Amino acid sequence: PSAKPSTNHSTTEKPLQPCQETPPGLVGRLLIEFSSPMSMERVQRENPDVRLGGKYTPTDCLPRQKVAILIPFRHREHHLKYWLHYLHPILRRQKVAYGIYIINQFGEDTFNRAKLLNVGFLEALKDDEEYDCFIFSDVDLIPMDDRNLYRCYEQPRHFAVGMDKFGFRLPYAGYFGGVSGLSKSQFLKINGFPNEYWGWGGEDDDIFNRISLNGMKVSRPDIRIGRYRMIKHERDKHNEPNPQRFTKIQNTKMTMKRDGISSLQYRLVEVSRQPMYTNITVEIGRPP
Ligand code: UDH
Repeated sequence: PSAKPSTNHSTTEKPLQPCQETPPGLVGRLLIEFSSPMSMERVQRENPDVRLGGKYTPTDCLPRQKVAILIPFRHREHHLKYWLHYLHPILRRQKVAYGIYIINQFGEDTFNRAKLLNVGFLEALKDDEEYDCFIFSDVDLIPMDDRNLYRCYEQPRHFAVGMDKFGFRLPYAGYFGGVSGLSKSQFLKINGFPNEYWGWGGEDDDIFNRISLNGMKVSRPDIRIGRYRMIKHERDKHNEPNPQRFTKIQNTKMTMKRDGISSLQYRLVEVSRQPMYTNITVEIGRPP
């Protein structure tokens, strides 16, 4: 008896097509405000399709990139609620597969943003080796336009080009602070971020130097689209401006080969999967 090609009428799903380069469901300019109270329960209720650990994958198309979003963090629970409230729906409309990682510095020693982000890179890859794009975002920065696409580009990306506190302009041409993104290979090419900037300032300029010194160029969205609101706050304790930053950024060419992802040392304290994000608490030491 000849085998008939089977037509199974119960599974009529079409194979998924790659997600469109420009997602069709974007809305453009957004209203961002921080006066109404926010709760994690509300964020959870409004984002039922986010999976445990703060992960999401589009269901109607095949995402082109897998993005790990890394947030340096300590004692900013209030900001985190707003960040998650605004960003989950934006990222969903942007049609990428993503996971949110809070890199929480353990203890009360001097804060070190760039070192935390290095830890985030390795820990996200331990969690899922398929991440090919890494976006580094401060917890208090919310994009005002969902056409500012959180993904990786041909060149390292600077997203936060127009922050309200700088009058919606770049404060200087080489600014790389706030929100940035590098593909896995771009990040490895610059040996990751510096581990030796303790306290506030300079690490973003060092990263900019690393990018230029390795023959890459920063790409940016249009200034009308790359607008951000920052949640107002006072300076944190144990994150005072680092007086060494001005001399350190003169020496990136010398330091970047030995100081970076290749020399990173830390002690993992805890990984905990929350409904809207993955929390990674880490001990990263203190300034020498
Ligand atoms: N961060 C924390 N906890 C800290 C310090 C920093 O979570 O204790 C993280 C957080 O993601 C923050 C980012 O590191 O968004 C950058 O730190 P920052 O917000 O202190 O830096 P920024 O330049 O502000 O935004 C500097 C202090 C401004 C004081 C203005 C007083 N009017």
